[in-house]
Amino acid sequence: MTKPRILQVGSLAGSPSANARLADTYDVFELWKHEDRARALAEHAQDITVLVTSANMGANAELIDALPSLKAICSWGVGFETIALDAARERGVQVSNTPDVLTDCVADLAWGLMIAGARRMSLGDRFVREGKWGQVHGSIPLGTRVSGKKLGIIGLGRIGEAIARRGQGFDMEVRYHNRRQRDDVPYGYEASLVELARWSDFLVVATVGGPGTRHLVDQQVIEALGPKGLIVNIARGPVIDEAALVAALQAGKLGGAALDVFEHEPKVPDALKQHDDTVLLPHIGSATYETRLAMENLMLDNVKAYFETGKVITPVE
Ligand code: 8YV
Repeated sequence: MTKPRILQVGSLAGSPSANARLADTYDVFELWKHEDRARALAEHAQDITVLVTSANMGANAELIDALPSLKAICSWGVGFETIALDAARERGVQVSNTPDVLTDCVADLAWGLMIAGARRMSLGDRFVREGKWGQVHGSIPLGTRVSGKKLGIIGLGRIGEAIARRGQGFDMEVRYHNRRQRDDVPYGYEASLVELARWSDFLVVATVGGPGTRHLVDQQVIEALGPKGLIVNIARGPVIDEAALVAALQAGKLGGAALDVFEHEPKVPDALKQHDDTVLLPHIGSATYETRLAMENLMLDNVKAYFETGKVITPVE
């Protein structure tokens, strides 16, 4: 039996077996292996109906336009700001992502970052590795207590809510800022992000990315969080104005930053690397074996469902 043809935008090397499983079942057109993409698409991809991509590789309008037979885009990852949804909708192309399966691991990582930032775990780790630990206990500066503090969350979607739920286990009061107030959660709503920042000890960014949230966390929000506050970002780098963040840290106007995402990944400003009150991770929110496998399964289920029924199972909302 001939394998159905699909287009894969780039390697899914961050998933346990996605590349191999796609190649087993489908005749994969590997776009990333072609230097002249436009020419390769024109010559070999005109009949392709399904495109596989990821949250970071996306699918822009130019790519969608170059695929006249395209019917479905199946993405590995929950974020979809890199996919040209308007172009897809205009053409009636379905778009699926992998929601829910990564919620817990991303929320866990937000907590890891929050505790690491407050308790200076990266600094302590460097201190031990560099052989600086002598006989004196606690010879790095004192950290900040986490339990019982005030937790502010920007974006109370699936992941924001999972972060909030974990806050109850730490006896924290939780408030949130969202596009709209929710009447199905026990947390306080702050219509003003600046007010939320002023109230919070810890402010966690869990909102969607894209032009609508770019630099939502600006100088005013950062300074409202203040010299004792810690900002955590597990969402998308551009939600925070990174230049304003660096300036506030350097001026002592912000207590610390614990970040899994950056404005120009994989570039991280030297000023953040050199600062003692930062924790920096290479975008690993979903990067556990279990979660990456679940994302892979859901992406593959969407591709299969399209070929079998003409409909993806988790369309982006
Ligand atoms: C992925 C993510 O690691 O799902 C998302 O939106 O940001 C992460 O889970 C990655 O972006 C997949 O490309």
